[in-house]
Formats: sequence, structure tokens, C-alpha cells
Amino acid sequence: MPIRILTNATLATMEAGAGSYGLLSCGALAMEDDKILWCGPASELPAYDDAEVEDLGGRLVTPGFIDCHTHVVFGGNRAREFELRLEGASYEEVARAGGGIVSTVRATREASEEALLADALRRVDAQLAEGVTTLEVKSGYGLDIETELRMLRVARRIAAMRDVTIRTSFLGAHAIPPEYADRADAYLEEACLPALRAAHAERLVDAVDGFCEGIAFLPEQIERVFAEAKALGLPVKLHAEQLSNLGGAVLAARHGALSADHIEYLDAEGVSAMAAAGTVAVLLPGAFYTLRETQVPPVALLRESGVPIALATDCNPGSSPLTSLLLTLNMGCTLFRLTPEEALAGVTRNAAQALGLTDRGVLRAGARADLGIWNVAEPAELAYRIGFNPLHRRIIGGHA
Ligand code: DI6
Ligand code: FE
Repeated sequence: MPIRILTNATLATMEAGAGSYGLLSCGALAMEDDKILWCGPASELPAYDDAEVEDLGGRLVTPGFIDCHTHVVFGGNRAREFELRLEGASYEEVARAGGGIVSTVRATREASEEALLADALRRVDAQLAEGVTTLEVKSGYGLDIETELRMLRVARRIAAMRDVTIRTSFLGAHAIPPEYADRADAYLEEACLPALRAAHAERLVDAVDGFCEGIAFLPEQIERVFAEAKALGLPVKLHAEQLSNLGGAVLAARHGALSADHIEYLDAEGVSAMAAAGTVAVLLPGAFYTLRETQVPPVALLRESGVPIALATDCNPGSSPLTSLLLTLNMGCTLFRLTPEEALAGVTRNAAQALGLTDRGVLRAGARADLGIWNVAEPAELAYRIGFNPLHRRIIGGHA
């Protein structure tokens, strides 16, 4: 393949410490195979023989977007539940009418692999249309061995059907299924951990996640799951401090977690544990918005403590039926007071770190050539606009 050069580009390199998006207003970028070969000021572009050159007309180039926390594979939807709530139904009434997370578990168990894949692809396509080039996908709506495996197989098949990198997370410790009501420990021993071992044996798992909350699993139960992850050599991450503070982030940091996610109720002890462990804070403004939460994550403290902040859609049928990472950028700024630069780092450099990926998330020689090319003049526009998609096109692994 010849070397391909993009010229007349505004490059938001997102290099750490570069400041102001690492912006190069008259930039050029050269690609060879699936890698960035060179990027910098156009005036310093080396001479390459037989290169293909494309003039971008001043368009903005960012690293390809990374949605580092999603549940895009699931059966059914919860629109009826949304409707019932707005007609005044209580949580209990919704549950009695068959709503809540259990209804998604039922619909996911009933769905074939093909049906789950077709449904997930509609959501994935919406994400790719907004510049996503890497997507994390969790299990956690099967909660039995067979369905957890099916969800992860579907996640892997997405990567074969679309131009996107998929990273999977095993989330068997997401909820206690009805057949194990009030028997969480039995669920872990008999279904969750065997499912994790089976999924790992099939190479379906890149990381292990859990939901540490009063309505889900307690810290000592999450410990059990993390111990198994460690035995299998898999990195961990955690849904922590979403609705209350059970010390999930401290627990996650103690296990060297890649990320602690949600963290609205995170305290100073949790922040310093994360800073010391290098655990990324993944903020999920779509769930905050949907649940009409009022407790804002401790952004100022995370910032002062140097904890990397990522942003993700949390795309799921209950608390965040959101596929737009562009809207997520806007929500991160408006609801959590991130700067547009922090928001953009949250879906590029820091999102890569949250997935343990060191080869992407910035524009730099040697990095994977995953790019977003945008019809905007300045990067803040990506976070500022609402309901507008200025994507010109994606480049993934060096090809358009
Ligand atoms: N936190 C959430 O907000 C979702 N899962 C989680 O761990 C809720 C998932 C659902 O309601 O389907
Ligand atoms: Fe989630």
C-alpha cells in the first residue's frame, strides 16, 4: 500500500501535556498500512515518494472516538417502562408490569444470537456514524452461562461485520437473576464464575466488570469475582458509587483496576486511591441524565488529583438508552462542567487508557491510524453543538 498523506488539516493530536487539544492548525498526517507514520506542521512534512495526497480543506482531524463503556448487546427495549413511569407508575408498579433490568434479562435469554446481533448492529451503526472506531461491549443481561456466552459471541461478531475494534467485558456480576433471588453467593458460585471461566476459555473476555451496589453485589462478592479474574490473568474494572458509596472505587483501585465507572458518590478517599493506582474515572452523563440524578461526580477533585477522566455512553436499555457520543461530550460539559478539551480527551486518550489500549487515542507517529475527520473549524464545536453530527468520515486502521 502506498503512503497516504492528509494535508491542509487542523489536527487535534490530544497528546497529554500538549495543552489546547495539542492543536496544529496547518497540519499534515502521513499513514502507512494501519499506522500513523508522521504527523506535524505541514511545513515540516517529509518528502515521501509515490504518496497519495488528500487535501482536507482545513477540516478538523481527531483520534477516532472510543466509547469505553457500553451495554449495546441486549434483547428488547424498555420504552413501555419509560411510558409507565411518565404516567406516574412507581418503581414497584413498573417491576410488577414486568419492567426493570429483569425484563431485559428475560428478553435477552429469549433472543437468538442472530436477533441480538441484528439489534446491536443498529445501535453500533449509530455510534460509528458519529466517529466511533473502538467500542467496549459488556455482557450482563444473560446471567446464566449460555446467555452470557451468547452475548459475548455477538460482541465478537460485531467486529467481524463492521470496521470497529471491539473490546469485551464480562459483567456476570451485574444483577442477581430471579432464579437466585436472595442467593447472590450461590449465583456467583454456580453461574457467574463458571460462565467467566467458559467465556475466557473461548477467548471471549478482554476484561472483567461488576456492579458494586446495594441493589447488586457487595464489595466482598466483587472481591470473589476479581480474584477469579486475577487467576485468569484478566484486567478488572467496576461500576462503583453510582447510587451510594460502598467503597467500590477503593476496592477497584486495590485490584489495579483499569477504571471505576459512574462514581457520582465517590469520596476523597476513593479519589486518592484511584490516583495512586492509575485507575481511570469513567463518567457516564447519559445515566445521570436519564435517572435525573442530582449528585454530580467529584470532577474538581479528580482533576486536582490527576485522575484521568473518560466519558462514555453507557448505552443500555434502562438507565442510558443513548448511542450518541457527541451528545455525551455535550452532557459531560453541561452537566459535569468538564471543559470541551477534557471531554474530547475523555473519548480519545483517556478512553483508550480505560480499555488498557496503548496504541490509540492520540495522533502520534506509531499509533493506529484510527481517525475522525470533521466538518468543523475548531474542536470545541464537537462538544458545543446539540443534535448535530458534523462527521465527514472515519479512517480506521489507515483505510477510509
Ligand atoms: N448501572 C446502570 O445504570 C445500569 N447497569 C448498571 O450497572 C442499569 C442497567 C439496566 O437498567 O438495564
Ligand atoms: Fe454500565
